[in-house]
Amino acid sequence: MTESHSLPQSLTHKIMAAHLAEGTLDQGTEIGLKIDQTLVHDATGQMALLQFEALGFPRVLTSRSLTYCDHNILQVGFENADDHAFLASCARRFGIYFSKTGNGICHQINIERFSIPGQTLLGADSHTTTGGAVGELAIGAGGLDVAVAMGGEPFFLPMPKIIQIELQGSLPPWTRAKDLALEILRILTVSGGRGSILEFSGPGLKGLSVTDRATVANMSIETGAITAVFPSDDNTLDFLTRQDRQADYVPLSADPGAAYDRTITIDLSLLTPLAAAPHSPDKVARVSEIEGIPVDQIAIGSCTNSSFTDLMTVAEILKGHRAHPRVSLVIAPGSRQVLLELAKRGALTTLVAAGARIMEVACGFCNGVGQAPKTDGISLRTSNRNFPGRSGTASGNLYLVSPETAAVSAIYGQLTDPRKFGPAIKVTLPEKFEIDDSLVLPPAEAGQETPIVRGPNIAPLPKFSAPKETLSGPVMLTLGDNVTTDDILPAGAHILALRANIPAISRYIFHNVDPGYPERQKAAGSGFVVAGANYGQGSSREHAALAPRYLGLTGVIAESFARIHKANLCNFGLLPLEFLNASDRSKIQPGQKLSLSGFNASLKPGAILTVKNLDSDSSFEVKLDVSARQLNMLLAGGLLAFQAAKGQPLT
Ligand code: MIC
Ligand code: SF4
Repeated sequence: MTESHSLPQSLTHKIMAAHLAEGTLDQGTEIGLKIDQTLVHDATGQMALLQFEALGFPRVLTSRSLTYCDHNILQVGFENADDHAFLASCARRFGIYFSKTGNGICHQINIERFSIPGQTLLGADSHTTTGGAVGELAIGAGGLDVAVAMGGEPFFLPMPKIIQIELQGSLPPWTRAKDLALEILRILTVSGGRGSILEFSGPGLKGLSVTDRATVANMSIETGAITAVFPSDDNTLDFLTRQDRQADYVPLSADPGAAYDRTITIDLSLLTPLAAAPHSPDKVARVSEIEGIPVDQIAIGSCTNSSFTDLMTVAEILKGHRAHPRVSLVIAPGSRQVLLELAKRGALTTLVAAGARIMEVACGFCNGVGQAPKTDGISLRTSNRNFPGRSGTASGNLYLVSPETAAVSAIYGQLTDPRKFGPAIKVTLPEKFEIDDSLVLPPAEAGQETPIVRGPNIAPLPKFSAPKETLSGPVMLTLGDNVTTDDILPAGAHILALRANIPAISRYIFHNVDPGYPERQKAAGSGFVVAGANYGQGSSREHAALAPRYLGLTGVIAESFARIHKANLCNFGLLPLEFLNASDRSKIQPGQKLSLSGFNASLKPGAILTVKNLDSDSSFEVKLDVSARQLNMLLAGGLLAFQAAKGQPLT
């Protein structure tokens, strides 16, 4: 689609046009967007801030940047506290607001306190997409890209397709926004949104509050989409007013008649409660068709479903009931504001009386930080990802469901269609939410003495050199489709504590797939991972590129890549190579030696390269489908090496 102001514009195009720093809004070409706000947290912020420092930026140039402590909070050793002290000191120095542990999950707090319709938000977390609920263009990226944006430079991405999701009707009783998010996954699968932004419209929007929209925008990333955007309308104003932020309201919508690359129409009134079965968010089934499965654990919370409405609904369902004796029921509110509101209304008492374990306001179970289920255990969760091993138990079976389905199932001890529970629950929102931003610490004034605190868990950044003209190495692993970043670098408290320490964390690369990989990769000194479609889906963790590079990996040859991971590979000088013929993949065996040449200044973006298989005496072709900017980084050995070679910081 080519941009012209006389043509009706989609909402996405309007926000992009207002933030366009480089390029034109022509689909497929690389564009640079000016970023208004950024967020990082205690799983991604350590690297982002080490990189911000290495890039030589004195202070952030965004209108607001935040660091949250929400992932890495267990503190079983000194590592987490070291990381937090480092993040707090960097925040003070570089002009970043610091949200302390106990304040809540970054995406929930962003919606409540900081999101602004029509602005751009870049976050070092894939679920930054949640901000789309208020009409923000909110995108997840690797920490290095966020560091660059904090320094005031544009964020680059290929101009996406825009998929319109037209909502008709209204949700029936007991069917919630989570079921809509799962319906979208049923339609698009975990790869159908790749290269696209999902833009919502239609009369069905009326019945979806901002927190409902947040659930849907949150899980848009699970389709592979770049993000999702909702219009900013009366529901947005209502929510912002209750947050005492009516001044931030801007009405925003697409022009009537705007053109889209694809339109999906969903009649909300036809939806029923849904569940994503193990081990992928797109394995969607009707709860009514699979109910009756006995459940060991039910975990309610995460950035998908931990709002005031979600948890008040859960409390109303559980009132006067107890969790089934078989079930361990855990509830983690999304923010301190939600926790305070639950306490004020007596809902906490109800939850505790029902036998729930109330968890810290944080990501917690969602990311394997506590509450790993028992061996072969079945866990119903209101979170967004049920990838193998993500719960911390390799044999755990996770079903993703709505808070209603979770709460009703907790009473019966088995997966239960909530529609049989009785009249639907209606939660009334507080006139004004409990507002107390005192756990968000402002940065120091420029010029103040602000030392950076570096405990022993804060390791220096590794340095990488430019690739040789000819690259060769063994095939280290051959993998299938939809390899997740949890496969590459598992979640869980133990590994999370090493996010600031690349040598230490690199020992866990592909830990659940092939625990011998790190040693073999180090010994080989170079090599390739071969995989199918959508390699690197899931999270933004740049460690999944940075640590394999540190171990010596040369490149990944796949049928296709997930957007954030591909950008991360380029940022760290790892080649993202795409098979020209997918059928060549099956001919490659682990251990075979591959070689390819042409890594010099005459290489062009989009080049077709021949890979020789030295062991089978055959060859196949791959495409280096990157932008000119990414190619320059790859030829230098990554973004930091590229900047260092220019002999100057980015600014
Ligand atoms: C996740 O949900 O997997 C995380 C933990 O929030 C990640 C961030 C990370 O692993 O660094 C994400 O989604 O980006
Ligand atoms: Fe945290 Fe889970 Fe949300 Fe990731 S998906 S930000 S781990 S709550």
